[in-house]
Amino acid sequence: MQQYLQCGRYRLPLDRQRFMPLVMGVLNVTPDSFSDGGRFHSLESALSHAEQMIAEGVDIIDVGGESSRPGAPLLPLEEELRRVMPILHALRDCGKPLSIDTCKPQVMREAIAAGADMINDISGFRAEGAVSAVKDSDCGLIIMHMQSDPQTMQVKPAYQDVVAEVTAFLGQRIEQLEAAGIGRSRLCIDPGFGFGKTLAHNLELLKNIGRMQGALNLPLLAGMSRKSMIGSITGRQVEDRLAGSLSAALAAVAQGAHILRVHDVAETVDALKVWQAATQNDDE
Ligand code: 8Y4
Repeated sequence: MQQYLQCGRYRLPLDRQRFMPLVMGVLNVTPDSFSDGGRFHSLESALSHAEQMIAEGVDIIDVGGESSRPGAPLLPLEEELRRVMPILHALRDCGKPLSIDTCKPQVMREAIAAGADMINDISGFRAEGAVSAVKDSDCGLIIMHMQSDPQTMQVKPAYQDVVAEVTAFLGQRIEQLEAAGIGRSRLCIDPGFGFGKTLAHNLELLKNIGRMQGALNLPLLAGMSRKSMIGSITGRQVEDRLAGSLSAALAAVAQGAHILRVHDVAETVDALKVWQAATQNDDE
């Protein structure tokens, strides 16, 4: 596998030390108010949250305007741009690679023009025009698997063999992106925890991260932070899922995940430091 993930202005090392993945922090983009006051407040709080994550050791900042939660309503293009573009402009020179969480080709184009380094597309660049929107840049691309769409994905998720099907889907998407001339050094795969999956499916994917990563030979991102799979196992509400999320993160790292998408950067970095110290051999 490649040594670096090409990520716009950055080349992120993928094997800094064994068991020390990159940490992608989820930036809160509060939608709420439509008044200018509300927008200003949303921007200010997003910027201070980004600053906090940087101080805590984040490696990539993921900016998302569209809620990807199960059953969430679709966001019109103009509103998504109004939410994310001011944040991208304000964080352009923060020193960390900026990822934009979007499925919309027009948002991808504008974000890249504004300096985004990575596109995180939970639909795997399946929208018409998505591949051409990203192909002439050098931004990193996260290709995620999702069964059906955010509105209906949790209705009745079903697979014959979830690991085989997710791997096959990702393989097809990689093929199409490479056919468009996109270099593999820009690509990262993601099984899409919680996106059209039951708890059993999520656990099977988690236990097989190493196999999926090895089969496709690309870096793998795992995003389980605070998700319902953690709630199902622990019986905890979303605000009480930190310990469970840290445990899931370490399980993913033990399986060979290269990037963790998390809400709690400081705690994840601490957990990784201890894990790393406890697992590293003297000669590494
Ligand atoms: C509580 C907090 C409960 C958050 C659920 C959630 C992924 C992702 C999301 C992922 C990649 C989420 C945008 C869902 N998950 N992108 N995005 N991988 N690449 N739900 O797993 O965080 S949003």
